[in-house]
Amino acid sequence: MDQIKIENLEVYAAHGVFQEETREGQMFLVDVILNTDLRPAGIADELTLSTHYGEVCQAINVYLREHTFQLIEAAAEHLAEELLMQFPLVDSVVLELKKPHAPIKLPFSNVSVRIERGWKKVYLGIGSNMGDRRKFLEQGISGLKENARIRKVKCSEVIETKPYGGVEQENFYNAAVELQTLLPPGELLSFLHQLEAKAGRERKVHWGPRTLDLDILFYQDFVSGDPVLTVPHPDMANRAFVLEPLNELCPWYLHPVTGKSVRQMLEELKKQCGSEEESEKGKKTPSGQL
Ligand code: A4P
Ligand code: MG
Repeated sequence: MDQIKIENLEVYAAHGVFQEETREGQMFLVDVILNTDLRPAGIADELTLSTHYGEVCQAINVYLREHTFQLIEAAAEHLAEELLMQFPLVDSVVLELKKPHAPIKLPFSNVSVRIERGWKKVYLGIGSNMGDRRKFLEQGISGLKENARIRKVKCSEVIETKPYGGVEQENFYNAAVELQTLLPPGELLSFLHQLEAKAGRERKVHWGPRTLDLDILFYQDFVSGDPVLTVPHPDMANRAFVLEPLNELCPWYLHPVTGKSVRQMLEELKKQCGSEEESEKGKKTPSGQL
């Protein structure tokens, strides 16, 4: 990806564990790489199509002077997030925060932390089969949109589906959601659990009825076999209620383990289940888009 680089920006600020550091302050140096597509601005020779590096420098200066952190780890973490939220064309940042006058009673030239943070593309499955199913799905989508660390939320059409998994229960409303987030996978899962709890979700029966269910299907190319968070979702290839709406959003998205596209998984599932699957497959509700 194209980059804008800023090196050794000097900021006088007051971060540190010791009292003298927060009282008197000291010089910090900041290196930033902004990963961003420069082609549109390059073709048009137009600043509004790019990220103004002068404004980025000002933003760094203001943020580091107006906040006080004990650790340069914390200062870097919060600053990286601030830049990603303030400058929407930036996909990710590599940020190094240097503290050349850190109180170390030995000769040294510099100490620093270096982090890389960015927006990650995520696909979720969303479902409800209790109460006002549509309202619960809408609530879930609104909750996602209200989180400042989530952006570009896009929802597929809602389909009505028969329950999968052997538990006798009401039909589901299901959809898929595309979004970008700054939350790492574990923090995103905790946030989804908060949204489920807000919708009054109770975990009584495994695979049982629920007001709101939010599952992580894909998290960029992240792969995890941990039972607390298994990504990509381990059973997605067997679920028409997941693949049908996902196919509407991202038919060519590749499963990072099997290498199969969403469309291919859906076609294979349809073939495998034949006419039986035809009767199980989701029907579009008259209500359609959320
Ligand atoms: N967990 C692990 N990986 C993930 C992931 N990728 N996304 C863990 C979300 N959670 C994940 O989930 C149990 C635990 O799974 C969580 O605590 C989390 O740490 P849960 O939501 O508490 O329980 P559950 O939903 O009953 O179990 P599970 O296995 O998540 O079920 P699913 O996969 O959600 O399936 N039929 C139709 N037609 N439509 C549906 O939406 N949904 C289900 C439930 C069954 N049948 C359905 C539908
Ligand atoms: Mg679930």
